[in-house]
Amino acid sequence: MPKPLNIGMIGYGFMGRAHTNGYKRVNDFFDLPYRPVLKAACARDKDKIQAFATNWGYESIETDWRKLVERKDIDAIDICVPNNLHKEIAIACAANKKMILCEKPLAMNTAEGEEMCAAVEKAGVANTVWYNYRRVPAVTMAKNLIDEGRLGKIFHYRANFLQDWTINADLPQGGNALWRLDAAAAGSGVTGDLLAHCIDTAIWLNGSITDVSAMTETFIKERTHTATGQKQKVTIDDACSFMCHFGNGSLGLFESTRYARGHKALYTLEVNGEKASLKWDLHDLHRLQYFEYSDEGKMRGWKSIHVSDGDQPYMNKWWVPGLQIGYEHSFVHQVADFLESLGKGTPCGPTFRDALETQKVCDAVLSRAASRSWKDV
Ligand code: SOE
Repeated sequence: MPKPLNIGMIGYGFMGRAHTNGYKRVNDFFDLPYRPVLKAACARDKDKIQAFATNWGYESIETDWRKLVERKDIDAIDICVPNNLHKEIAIACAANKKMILCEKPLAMNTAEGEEMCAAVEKAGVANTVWYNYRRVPAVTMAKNLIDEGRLGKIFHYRANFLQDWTINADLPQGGNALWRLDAAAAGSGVTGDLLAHCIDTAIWLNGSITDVSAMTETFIKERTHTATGQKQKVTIDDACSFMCHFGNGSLGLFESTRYARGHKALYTLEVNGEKASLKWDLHDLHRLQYFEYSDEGKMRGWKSIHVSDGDQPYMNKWWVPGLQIGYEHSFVHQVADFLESLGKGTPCGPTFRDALETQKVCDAVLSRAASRSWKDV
């Protein structure tokens, strides 16, 4: 019988739903040492959090996260609030010996992330950050292929995360999902929100990033702030591109924007090695494209691998071969891995310490872009 693990959820937005779905489904499909119990949901707005709790099946609500964090009947806290609140909540969780599952990015910046790492490591509490794309089966399979050495020496890593939802100049900044446009709440724009995903996956697949060169742009300079009703300067990055070196000698090229008309959430990655290349695309997430040099000859070409069979990552837990799964399952997988790790007493990556690496790259990218060191043509 799996042991109960009482969850306290802070936040009720898109991610609150994605994570809660993970907690609810995980034991139906995975055989695990623990079973999440939806103990309490917390947010300042009583009516909204009550509606969320009722809808998703949380047993109780709180309107003050400090009370939730102090509750004796809570084992793990899920931080699903804007980035400027992550640090304070995480440090309070650690002080109260709560495990933490924190939404990405870890923090507003590296300095905050360092404090959070120190707090969880001192308290010895289990911690993980929701970089969910690692757990899309095709991406996990890419990791396995690279680790098996099938690509050989890696030359290039490139990734894009493209969206188009902020092109409208009338969109305000601040409040609900729009806090992502307010640097005071988000820390940064696409760098922390979207490229952080690409960086996490890249470090996981291809190792550490050693240096960067970058550019950012803010296309809409002023937007009405929902808190004041006034037009205020926009200080987030609407778009960011960066180049980097990896420790293994390969070159990286990353691009993210919320101004790529027609693209809603197009995360793509490609890795080119000496012996093989692979690429993946979030809009076709169950497929892994693979090209192998040893196939050269009349029949050479890219293989489109449908990652849906029982001998491929996570897929023996789902339907029958050939039937695919989706975005929400990446969160179910992260919960499964977290509970499995808890049973074994091992860390569940990305831990806060792993996510700090991503934070450092984001900070280096933003700082390098701010320096605007260009050579005039
Ligand atoms: C932004 O639109 C967003 O929801 C990110 O915050 C998520 O992390 C990403 O997975 C999808 O896009």
